[in-house]
Amino acid sequence: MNEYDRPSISLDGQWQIIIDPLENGYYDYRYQPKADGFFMNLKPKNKSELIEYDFDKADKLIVPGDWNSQKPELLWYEGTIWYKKDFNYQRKNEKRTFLHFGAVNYEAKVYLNGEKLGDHIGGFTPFCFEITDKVKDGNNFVVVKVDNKRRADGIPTLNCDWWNYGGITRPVKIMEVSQTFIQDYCIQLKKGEERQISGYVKVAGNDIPQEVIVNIPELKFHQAFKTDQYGWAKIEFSQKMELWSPENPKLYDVQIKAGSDEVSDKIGFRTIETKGQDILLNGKSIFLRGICIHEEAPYRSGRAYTVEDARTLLGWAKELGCNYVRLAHYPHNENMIREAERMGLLVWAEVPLYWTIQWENGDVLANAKNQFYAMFQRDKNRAAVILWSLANETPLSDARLSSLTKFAKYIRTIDNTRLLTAALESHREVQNPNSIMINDPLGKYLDVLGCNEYYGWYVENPEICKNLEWKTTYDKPLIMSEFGAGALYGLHGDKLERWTEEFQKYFFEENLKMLKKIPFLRGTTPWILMDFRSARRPLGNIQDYYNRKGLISNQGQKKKAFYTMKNYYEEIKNNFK
Ligand code: GCB
Repeated sequence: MNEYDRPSISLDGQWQIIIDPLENGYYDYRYQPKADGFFMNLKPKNKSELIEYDFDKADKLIVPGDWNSQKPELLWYEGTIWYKKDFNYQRKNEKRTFLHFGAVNYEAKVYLNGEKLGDHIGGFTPFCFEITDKVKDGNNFVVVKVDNKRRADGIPTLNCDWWNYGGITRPVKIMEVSQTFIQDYCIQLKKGEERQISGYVKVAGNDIPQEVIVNIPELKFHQAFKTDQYGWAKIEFSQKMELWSPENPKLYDVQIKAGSDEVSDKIGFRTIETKGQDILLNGKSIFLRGICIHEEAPYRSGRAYTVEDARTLLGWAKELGCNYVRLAHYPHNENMIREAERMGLLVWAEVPLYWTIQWENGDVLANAKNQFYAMFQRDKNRAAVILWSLANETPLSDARLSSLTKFAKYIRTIDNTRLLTAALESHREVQNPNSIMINDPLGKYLDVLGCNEYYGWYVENPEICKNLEWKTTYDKPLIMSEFGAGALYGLHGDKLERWTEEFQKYFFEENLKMLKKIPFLRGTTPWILMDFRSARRPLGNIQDYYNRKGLISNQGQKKKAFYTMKNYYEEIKNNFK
């Protein structure tokens, strides 16, 4: 319903919190869920009554924000924290009211005035609950049990190379809409058509069928459409317009009206396809000059969420010469997508199907679909998003192939306008170890091959790249979706000394020479824009629990390799046809 632009009441700011590693606020001493858990926000009714918690005397955390970077004692915390916020509300008869969360990592149980609204699983996608009949006039309180414990059956699962930031990491707001309102819309170009808009508007409420008006003032386009009895209106029209591209990130104001409700959005229009080994943007072959980015806040560390964070990170990508970014390894906050689109950066987006996923467990695929769907729902009108990535470096198995092909099919049924990819692994051929092969059977179901490689970092040293030759069994474009080496900013030495800027620079020089020889290469996203926290990286005085593969340090200092990549992108920009 375009929460991003609709007026709303913010519940951001200080929330009272109770740290609850044993989940005592939820389970009794026989480990059964309690009827009067912390969500009841109880107070002693008299001086004798025993109640062993009190939100109003408790500590506080800022929402949005991860808890790890707000208090030193929470840096490593993985478990439950209860959050409570009081708010005052005046009910309005003509309105419906929703409580909306931008993201909560990982599992949220949400209660309003002691009553359960619902659960949500998945740390990087938005969700909301209707509270029209539950919210009271005057004082209300919302309690959220947030649990970021890692789980074998989770997405992501037990092991990953980024910080498990917990908390209510994105904004919380109350949305008020008309009784009959615009619940959803999709207005994008039809696949492969540069003039044909194809989409829908979905109206919800009692007053349907409804008339829906779509207005694009700059194009002098104004047309009424009728919904069916379920509230769906098909939006089809032909219109000449300027297409969105990195060179011309043209966005049109699109207004949609239905009865007394109205939403507006800034929408771009473009086509994206592949042909043989080429990626075609608006019919023209393009090389994706990219960079991988984690949702890690520049300078202060912690989860990024502000527009300023997005502008800093994406501004660095632009400075590097990018026309494209890989938002790794989970759906980033909406500011990142919106700003990328505004700045002319194409986007690869993904859900955290990363490493050792429990494919045999049917619930895992359902969870992946839910996470994807929520991301798709939020970002489907964003022309900048051209690639959905299925998974990252998931080890080959029949169960994995079967789940991921089902996942690919699912995505294609809900979105046929974008390309599918995945960050695969390559292998060295037994009979010829200098020959690197991409032949993962999943490749058959993708439009674009993605591949992560660390030749010269995890495998030998950068000199190895001279000998390697890349091959694939597919006639498809390849994006080298990761390659990188660790360096501590300011540490210098010779080019074969690990952790120095010189080693990292040498790694990039040799890798780029190798990549230039791959005829089917159509994009690169080195790993990674900026150093980021990771519990896998304990090396003292070098890593200090940061993955140091950033081209930029977490304090915004550019390492030598930044300029190596920048020169390469300058060259590609001038020469790629
Ligand atoms: C990878 C992963 C990425 C890691 C990176 C590394 O292959 O996809 O999440 O951070 O390697 O630094 O090892």
